[in-house]
Amino acid sequence: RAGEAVPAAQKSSWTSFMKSLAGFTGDLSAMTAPPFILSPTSLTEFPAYWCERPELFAAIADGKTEQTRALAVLKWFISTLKGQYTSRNESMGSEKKPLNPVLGELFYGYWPANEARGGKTTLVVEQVSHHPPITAYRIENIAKGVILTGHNAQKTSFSGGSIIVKQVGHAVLAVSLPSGQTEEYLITLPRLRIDGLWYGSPYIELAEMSYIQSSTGWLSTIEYKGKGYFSGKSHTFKATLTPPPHGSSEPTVIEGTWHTNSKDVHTGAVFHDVTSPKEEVTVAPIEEQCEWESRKLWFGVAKGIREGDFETAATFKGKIENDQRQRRRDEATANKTWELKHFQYIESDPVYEHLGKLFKANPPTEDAYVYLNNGPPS
Ligand code: CLR
Repeated sequence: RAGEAVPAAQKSSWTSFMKSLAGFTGDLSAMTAPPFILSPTSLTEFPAYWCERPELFAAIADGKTEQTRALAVLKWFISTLKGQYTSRNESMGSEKKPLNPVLGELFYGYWPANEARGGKTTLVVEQVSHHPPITAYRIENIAKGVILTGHNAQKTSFSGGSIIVKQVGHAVLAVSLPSGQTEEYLITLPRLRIDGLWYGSPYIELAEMSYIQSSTGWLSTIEYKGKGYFSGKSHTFKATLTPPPHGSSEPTVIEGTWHTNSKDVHTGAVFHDVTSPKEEVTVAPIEEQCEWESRKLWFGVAKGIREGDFETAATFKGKIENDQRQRRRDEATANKTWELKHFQYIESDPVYEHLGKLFKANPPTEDAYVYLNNGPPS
């Protein structure tokens, strides 16, 4: 039934939110939504989803051939999707609207070293733009020589009762090989459809294709389908790893559902399996965080949302927004602009341009944020 999951007192507020969605394109994150759909987590925390199975991230370095490493990258990538796209449903009952990060917001964390992953894995996230919202991140396991650098933005529109989210941005995974050479993988991101809005219990389905292009020539093409398409099951995917042109190797085809498991179509062997628990990122206690760190910055707002005290949440949110406005005014007066802390903007990413050509990436070029190698000491 319509509005089934919406608290009685918020039904009309949900209806007007839904109405304002129709015909909407642009920055959804800035739109006011009814309290029941608010999440206490900022979007700057989301890049942690890339590494909640640190063993799989580290294992990329252990691949002995170009093909096995390309398969390890694909396996790690597919294994992140459950966390990226279904974890809010699991922890909060439905997809929610994350806190819209402020310019300069930071999120630091790590996954401790152990034998299986060979080293500590660190995470540095910075909100590098507020209008439109853009989040840049870096994940590195230095001991293993595996590094992920990327940035994320979203273009949203509304169609057929669903929110369509085009992910703008890409990630580059770099692996340092024992030979001294570095292998690179360009990772593009799938399109999202947010369904279930009518009932007030939104959830994500992935659509269309995404790609992982290796500098060795190996290319993973991942096709996403939901309920009612080829298998009838939600969260279905089919990934094909194709060898570089003129090689003699055969393609590998993987099929399954990304939130459970998948198989190699030819051998029947299990490819990925995410039914076991994942490991959330470790973050310093709030008392030890600086004022720009996400959980410290949003503490009052998050507490209000968690405890259902939306007035308090709104008061704290108002404070953060006023402070931001004042900063922008001061900058304008002083004729200065905000300086990024951990990243440097480049208009065109040479890795994207070079590897994107190999699979005719669209667009042919994209901007990027280069990491300045100045994260917190580990
Ligand atoms: C951010 C980058 C991550 C993957 C990811 C997962 C969920 C997405 C999020 C990204 C961007 C913001 C997002 C969110 C789901 C809902 C939310 C699209 C792509 C929008 C802004 C809020 C919609 C509001 C309704 C739920 C009411 O790697």
